[in-house]
Amino acid sequence: MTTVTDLVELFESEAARDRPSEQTPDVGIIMGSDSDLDVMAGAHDALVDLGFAEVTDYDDPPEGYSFESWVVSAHRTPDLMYAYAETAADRGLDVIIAGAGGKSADLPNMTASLAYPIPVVGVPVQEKSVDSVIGMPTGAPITAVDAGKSYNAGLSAAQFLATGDDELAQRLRDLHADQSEGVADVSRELHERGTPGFRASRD
Ligand code: RP5
Repeated sequence: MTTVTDLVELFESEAARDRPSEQTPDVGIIMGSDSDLDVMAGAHDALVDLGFAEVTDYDDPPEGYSFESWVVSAHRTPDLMYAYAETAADRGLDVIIAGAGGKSADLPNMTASLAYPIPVVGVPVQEKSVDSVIGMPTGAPITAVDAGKSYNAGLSAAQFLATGDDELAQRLRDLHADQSEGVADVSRELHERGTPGFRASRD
């Protein structure tokens, strides 16, 4: 069985290893519970759509941009949250995506404070979590997306990285262009089939 202490020690030992940046994840995805994963999977999907690979073994890192995923609970495992956020820079992370649900969704805000100045993109997993995620007081900002919009959080994380990488910026442009074409396709189809025909084609 893995304990919180095991994971704290893992993060601390990774921080101490001083690996080159090509061998460390660029983006960290954390969520308060595995019950958040269905919502948070959008961040994974966006990063994969942009060519990122998921790191599942620190000793066998993929090539190119990468990300990692962990469950870190602010209220059940505060020690783990501290260790994750405080070692993030030394583990090579450049951006963190943090999602949590409930009315007091503290993980994104606390992570933004502890990992500062690493940018944190907050995802309110539920509608009732929005105020607690976007309501950061002055001093330790958080970038946040709307409830459940974790795909946008993945895009936003890549945007931070793309400020220093034209090739990644182009991947973002290409993905945006693909989405534009999808809208154009569906727009023409609606126009040419007419509303009843279009709705019938969707049944
Ligand atoms: C929050 O409480 C988590 O982010 C999750 O959205 C919610 C419920 O967690 P579980 O009780 O399902 O683990 O901290």
